[in-house]
Amino acid sequence: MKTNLKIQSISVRAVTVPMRRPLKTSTGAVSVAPLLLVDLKTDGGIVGRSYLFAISTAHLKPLAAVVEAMAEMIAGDAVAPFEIEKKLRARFTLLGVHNIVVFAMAAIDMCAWDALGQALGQPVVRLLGGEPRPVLAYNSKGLGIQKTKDLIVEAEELVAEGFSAVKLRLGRPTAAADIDALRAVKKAIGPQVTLMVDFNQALTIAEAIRRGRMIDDEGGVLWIEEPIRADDFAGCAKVAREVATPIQIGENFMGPEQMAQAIAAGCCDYVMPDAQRIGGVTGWMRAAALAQGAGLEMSSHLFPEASCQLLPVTPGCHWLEYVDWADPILEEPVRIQDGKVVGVAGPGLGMKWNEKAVKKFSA
Ligand code: SMN
Ligand code: MG
Repeated sequence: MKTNLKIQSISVRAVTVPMRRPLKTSTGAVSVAPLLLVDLKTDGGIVGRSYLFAISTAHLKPLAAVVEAMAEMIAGDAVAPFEIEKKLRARFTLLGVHNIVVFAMAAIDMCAWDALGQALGQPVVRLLGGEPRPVLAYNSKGLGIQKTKDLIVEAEELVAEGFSAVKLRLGRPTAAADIDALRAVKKAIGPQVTLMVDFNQALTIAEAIRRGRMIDDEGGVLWIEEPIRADDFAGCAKVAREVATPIQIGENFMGPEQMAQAIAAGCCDYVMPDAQRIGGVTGWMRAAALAQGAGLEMSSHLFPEASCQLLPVTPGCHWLEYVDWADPILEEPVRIQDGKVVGVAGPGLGMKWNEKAVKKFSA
């Protein structure tokens, strides 16, 4: 098999995939999964694949446009993720390597690693020096901002899917409502199941300290995620100092550079980069080294397919966030076994599109 692959072309397709459990967070509702499917064709016939999660369908078009602009810049180049990154970073420096520029770069990076894995007949985790293994996961599909009686039913259902941990979204208009929801879910899942909570940046610093201390008093919460604005590292450091429950942030780190700044500010006890925002496989590996240096446990955000290959080579491997949002457009989704995510056996990142479903959900 040819292994010195060159990029021939990159194509994108937008889909809006229905979600079995629409999710309402304190900062917005996600009721369909708007995904941008990216296919990187190589001269050897291998096609590297990845997808981006656009959050809202309105963001699909601009994301697609940036990926397409990058595709033109790197057509004919080697499928060498570090080289691609260097070139694209240089070309985008004056615009700013942030937000959708980083996302588009991450998509191309993941396609490139996937293509390399396919060329070598190995899963990406092996290319990175690791061994495929099941990764401890929490079920993150539900427990949004919803009525307490619905939370109780959903908490039981999510655990019954075979998980030993779930995440509850907080950030209701009052602290009392948050504590009611927390108590109800804790009671429903029992003391054996681990519970994380996520404010999705809803609070001010003062309110985060107040509600954080209330959660301390309740006990039994593994982490408090994104209590305040994601890029207010000084504020987050203050919250982390004042609240005993560990503070978790990271889904909004735009590349390893921003994660380094967050760690330097001492703003959290745990980190949870997102493969799309941290810069794909390449960005993730750099982030893993930063977490290792700081002695921080590192979890993943969304993207279970890629994350289950990245966490085994992450020194501070903590929890994988499990959602099934891309499942309908995948030929073979990841599996759950004993509360762990088991990756697909195939090479690369193991994602093949279910073309019938892609057509059906085309946006
Ligand atoms: C989240 C973020 C974006 C979309 C859905 C859910 C949430 C999480 O912050 O951590 O799962
Ligand atoms: Mg979150």
